[in-house]
Amino acid sequence: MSTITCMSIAGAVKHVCTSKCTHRGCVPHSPRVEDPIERRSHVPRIVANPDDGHHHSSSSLTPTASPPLPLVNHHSVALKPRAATRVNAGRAALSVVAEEKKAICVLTGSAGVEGTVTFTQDGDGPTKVVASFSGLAEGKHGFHIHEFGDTTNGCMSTGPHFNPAGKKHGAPTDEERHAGDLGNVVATADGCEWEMEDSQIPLSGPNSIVGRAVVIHELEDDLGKGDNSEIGTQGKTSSTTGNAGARLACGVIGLTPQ
Ligand SMILES: [Cu+2]
Ligand SMILES: [Zn+2]
Repeated sequence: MSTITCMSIAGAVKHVCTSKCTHRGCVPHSPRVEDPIERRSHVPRIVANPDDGHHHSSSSLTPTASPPLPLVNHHSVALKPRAATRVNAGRAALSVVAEEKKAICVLTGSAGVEGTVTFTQDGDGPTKVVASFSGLAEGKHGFHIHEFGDTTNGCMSTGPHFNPAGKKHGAPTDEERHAGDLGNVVATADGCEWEMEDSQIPLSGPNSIVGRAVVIHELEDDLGKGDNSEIGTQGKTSSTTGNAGARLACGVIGLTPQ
């Protein structure tokens, strides 16, 4: 029970209100759990105005001291006062750590040629290529990335040279080249160990070569500057194949641990 002010027809009446009270205007006065914002917007506050010219008893105009309402939301979860947000004015120095990516291709075929090619790329830099072949005849051999990592029909199902930019065949140093044009490797009587770098064969991103194929050819690649008299046939097609001849060995490029 608590003492409240009821407004009856006769005016302000101070009395003790109980749960059984039927006095008009009487509402229980126990503290309610409610949204303090809603309370503020719907419950008018009684404010004493000593200059309104009327006599008022202190009990009718002085707001009763009510206990502070707990801060709650509509889900009855107590709200903790939010600590002042700290703004960290100090900024850590930006550091860029290059991510090294590595891929490998193991080449096999029916011509007795085998090999491995590793690809290493630091961040977005050029890709380093290290190749080792056995079984090659001495001389130059066309060396390409072909579009598909599909060897279901041997090296023929790896498709054409990887060419995302839609260019003509060329040398690795040419502006006009397929991304997959890596030129020639040179084999000697001791075998073939070959290293190079190239900027058009990344190991990630939309033009990644991972999942595509490496092909080593029978003949020297003419780098797009040779006979191109039989376009569309299996003949002289310097601007698409470099006239590098048969596909001796191939393999699919896959990611490998660092
Ligand atoms: Cu090729
Ligand atoms: Zn090409």
